[in-house]
Amino acid sequence: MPKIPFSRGHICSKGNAILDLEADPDRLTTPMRRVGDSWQAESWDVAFAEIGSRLNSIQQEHGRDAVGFYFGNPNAHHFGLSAYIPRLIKTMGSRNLFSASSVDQWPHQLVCWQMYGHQWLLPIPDLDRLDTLLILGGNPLASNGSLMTAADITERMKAINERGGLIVVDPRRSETAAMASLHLPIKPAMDFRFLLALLCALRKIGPPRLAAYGDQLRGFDQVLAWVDGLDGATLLADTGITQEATRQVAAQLYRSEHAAVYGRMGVSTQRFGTVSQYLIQLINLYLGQLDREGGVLPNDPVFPITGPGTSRGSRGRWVSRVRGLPEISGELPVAALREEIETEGPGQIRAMVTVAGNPVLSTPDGVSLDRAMASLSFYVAVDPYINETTRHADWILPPPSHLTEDHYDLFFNAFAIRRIARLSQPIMPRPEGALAQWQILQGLAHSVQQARGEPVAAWPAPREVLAQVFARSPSGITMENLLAAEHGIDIGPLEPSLLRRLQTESGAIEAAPPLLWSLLQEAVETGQGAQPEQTLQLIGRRHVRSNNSWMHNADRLVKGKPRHHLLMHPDDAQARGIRDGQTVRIRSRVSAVETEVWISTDLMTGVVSLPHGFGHQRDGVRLQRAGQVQGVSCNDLTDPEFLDSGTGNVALNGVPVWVEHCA
Ligand SMILES: Nc1nc2c(c(=O)[nH]1)N[C@H]1C(S)=C(S)[C@@H](COP(=O)(O)OP(=O)(O)OC[C@H]3O[C@@H](n4cnc5c(=O)[nH]c(N)nc54)[C@H](O)[C@@H]3O)O[C@H]1N2
Ligand SMILES: Nc1nc2c(c(=O)[nH]1)N[C@H]1C(S)=C(S)[C@@H](COP(=O)(O)OP(=O)(O)OC[C@H]3O[C@@H](n4cnc5c(=O)[nH]c(N)nc54)[C@H](O)[C@@H]3O)O[C@H]1N2
Ligand SMILES: [Mo]
Repeated sequence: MPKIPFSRGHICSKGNAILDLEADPDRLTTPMRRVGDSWQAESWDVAFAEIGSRLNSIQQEHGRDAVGFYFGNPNAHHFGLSAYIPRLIKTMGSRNLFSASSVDQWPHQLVCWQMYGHQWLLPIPDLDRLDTLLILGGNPLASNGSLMTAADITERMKAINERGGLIVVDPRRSETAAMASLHLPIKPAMDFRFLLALLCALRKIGPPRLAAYGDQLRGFDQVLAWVDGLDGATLLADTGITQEATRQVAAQLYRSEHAAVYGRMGVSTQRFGTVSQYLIQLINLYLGQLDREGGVLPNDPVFPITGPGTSRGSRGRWVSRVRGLPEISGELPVAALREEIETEGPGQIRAMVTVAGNPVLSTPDGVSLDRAMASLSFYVAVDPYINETTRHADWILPPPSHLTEDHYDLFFNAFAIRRIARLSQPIMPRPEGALAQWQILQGLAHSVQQARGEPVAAWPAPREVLAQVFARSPSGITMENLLAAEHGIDIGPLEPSLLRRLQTESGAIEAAPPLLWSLLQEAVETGQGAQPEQTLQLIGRRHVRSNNSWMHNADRLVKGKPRHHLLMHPDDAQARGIRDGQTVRIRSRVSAVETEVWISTDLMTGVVSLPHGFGHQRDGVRLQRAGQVQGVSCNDLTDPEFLDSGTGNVALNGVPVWVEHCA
């Protein structure tokens, strides 16, 4: 019997791979100092003393912004990082903060802040109770559901197909599209046009169902009046989707008692990311499914992330020095990182700290960023590996095994399809001399404070932080309950809470906030724009046995068939004289790579797909198993000037590329 209510006994293949990572000889266990091209083990005391002194002197001489930060994805997965990063940021006082959020979910955050008043009031599909689910640009069968945390996702998706229907809009017949009751291939970044056409079709089918929102809805009439002036056929031209199919989807959504529209990476990281996420909210509203059981509802997590003291969201309180890109939620877009390091002048980044991030492989124009990271005066990485990015560090501070630390999932519980609370307790003792992740961050902050001559105060340990939060939590769950519930506490399904939790000035849902409204108008006016001649549009893909850029050192995950190929439709291959398995040269505005091609009808014509996270063959990388994994980095092709206009999030999908066979 599965004992964990949430995961139902299901374990992800990447969870199993933890065993490989535990035994991994490449994993660092003590602080490492770079000496020329080699590395020397050092004690934590020596490491912190030198790091504090170097970071402090750079900040003294060039100002606080001279030290930049990049926080990677695993920060969101670890309490010892996510709950403590704000303290580190506050101590360091730099505005040059970057993270993986700007190659990921920024459009969601901006839209939720604008419409609901808080960036984390993020509606989640009520997967177990809805009948119809329209997914745009998400592949939960590979990704396991993102901003929609759910275990055993394949069974849950199958069940939706049986209750009503799963509809997938995606340029590729992904694993999820292949099992859906309907797959609609779409040209990259055309989603906003399809979504507008869907609204037009809904107008013809029936009136919006808005009774539940009462006077807590503003601006929706403005939206409807404008939509009534649009023409569905014109909108759909060049999207790849017909009017008939759009009508069919609209009818099914409207007819279903419980339905939801959900969009993920494919619509977040594209030119019209913000506009697409905005339209998705408007459609859920129109259907009356927003904040309704069986529709889409924000989780009201036991550990609150929308309460007093949390940041509601922001845009443009300051801008990046070189290109003037607006700040979002206290950070600058990672698309601006390279130029902030390489462009001389006051405010230039001279030192970096990366925490659990690998931006050389995971963010755009990796070749140039690689060069920029090598040019820094000083660089500290908090990371278990010497990888494509951290190889440039002066110091690497390694975290201990996850199995030795307390962990409470702040974000994944907050975006889960049920209300759950779980404290994962250590199952192994921490090796002598190792520091917990929160202690590493504390050590960094204290070392700088000491170099400044400031007093330092010890940070509370994770259990103290949790105990304080749970003592105030209205859920009734106490620290004792949490410690006793080895397999976690499942409080139950999602419940409507959005209307009472709205944090807009008006206290209402803002259906047409001026910023989103103007972005929408602009998108419709500029449209897709002409594609450069003979280009194809590059999109990404994920595989269930790969995790961004850093799990290729686990043999369990990488053995078997290679998965790095460029996928291309037979017509596009034929037009270029390309044969299956051949090596091709892929060129974008920023760079070029060579890799093998797989010809496949899973892709629509005009679109090619390359997964990210590959490209481990760089000098000085110490990942023995990953080094044998073939494949180039798709982010050597992605373009830091190709952005979502609303946020500056990188458009990783729909990048114009030229492909030719190698002679
Ligand atoms: N082309 C393209 N690019 C993409 C994407 C895409 O779809 N297409 N997806 C984007 C998305 S959604 C994301 S989230 C980003 C991810 O971007 P990043 O977060 O920059 O990259 P990761 O590959 O997740 O690298 C994680 C790093 O953390 C280290 N690490 C792992 N666990 C821990 C830990 O517990 N503690 C510490 N201190 N370090 C740890 C690893 O060794 C590795 O160096 O990539 C983005 N890049
Ligand atoms: N196995 C595995 N699981 C993961 C990860 C991983 O690397 N590996 N990464 C984790 C992370 S950090 C994240 S953020 C999530 C991401 O979770 P998802 O968003 O579900 O993951 P992707 O596989 O990137 O799905 C994006 C889909 O968008 C499609 N697409 C590309 N361009 C467009 C477009 O213009 N329009 C439309 N409609 N579709 C488009 C792609 O073909 C792809 O199928 O996954 C998480 N889970
Ligand atoms: Mo992500």
